[in-house]
Amino acid sequence: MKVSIIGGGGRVGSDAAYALQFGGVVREMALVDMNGDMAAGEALDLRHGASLTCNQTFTSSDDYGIVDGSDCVVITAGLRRRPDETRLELVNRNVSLFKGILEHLKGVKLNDGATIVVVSNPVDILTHLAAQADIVPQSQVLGLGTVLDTCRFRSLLADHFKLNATDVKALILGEHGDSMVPILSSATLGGVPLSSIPNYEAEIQEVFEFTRKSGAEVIRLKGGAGRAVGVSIKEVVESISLNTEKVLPVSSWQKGTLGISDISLSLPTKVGRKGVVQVIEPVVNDMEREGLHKSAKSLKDVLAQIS
Ligand code: 2OP
Repeated sequence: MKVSIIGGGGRVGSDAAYALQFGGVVREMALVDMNGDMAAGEALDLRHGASLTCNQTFTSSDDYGIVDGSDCVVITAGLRRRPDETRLELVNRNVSLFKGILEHLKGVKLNDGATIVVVSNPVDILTHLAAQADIVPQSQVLGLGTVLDTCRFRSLLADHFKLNATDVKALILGEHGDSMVPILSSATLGGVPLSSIPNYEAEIQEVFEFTRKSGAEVIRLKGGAGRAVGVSIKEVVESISLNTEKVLPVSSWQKGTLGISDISLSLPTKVGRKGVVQVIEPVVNDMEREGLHKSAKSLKDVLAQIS
């Protein structure tokens, strides 16, 4: 499968490429970046590692021509959030840049069934714009959404309970942003329901709050996230590439699950070769359902301001 990364010369795009190199599933990566030298440097650096990882082709350019023939386009390009800025405040600075990227993509020849995976922030809003752009069918447009938040939350819960991070199953759904919703009612720690721990909600509130602020904290400490974003992107792209239909909390245009429609946000979704196979209605309690509806409303309010 050929994957093009728009923004491949940047931190998130290059970390995604590096994660996909270790995954060894993707056959070819095209790194597009307005900074052509950065993209070329990343492509060369990645290719240098091929003999100890896997044999993949890397191309790079500041021109979208190398995107032709892609099976999946990952869009990571965008202006980074300032530490004190919410993702939604970033919207005005990123929407015009993103619409320019969509115009370029309308001019390339994607393979039949190609998918678009949006990472740039505010990811839910930009995912919706990409789905509305009719470059590929709506169901073939996904946003990284709360895959990253879920990844962070599981890792931080494991730290709190001193567990193997891969044994923690907990979902964050809704907006990849301030209104994200932790789904504690179905979370398990090594198979044990989190809800079986006395006073669990109070105990993990601090873990969730730190998760929610983790994006800003990483920006404050190192200028921007990349590593966990990269492995989260890898999880989505490989589920597409291998058609595994893994259930991931990707963002997509919702059509009524939990009573949520006409906005893109994260719900549990079977991800296959052509993107959204099925959105699965999660079992949520009243508070979680209310939180998800608040998330949808917050995103619709922003969308109304920009469209
Ligand atoms: C984050 O939360 C980049 O939005 C991404 O770090």
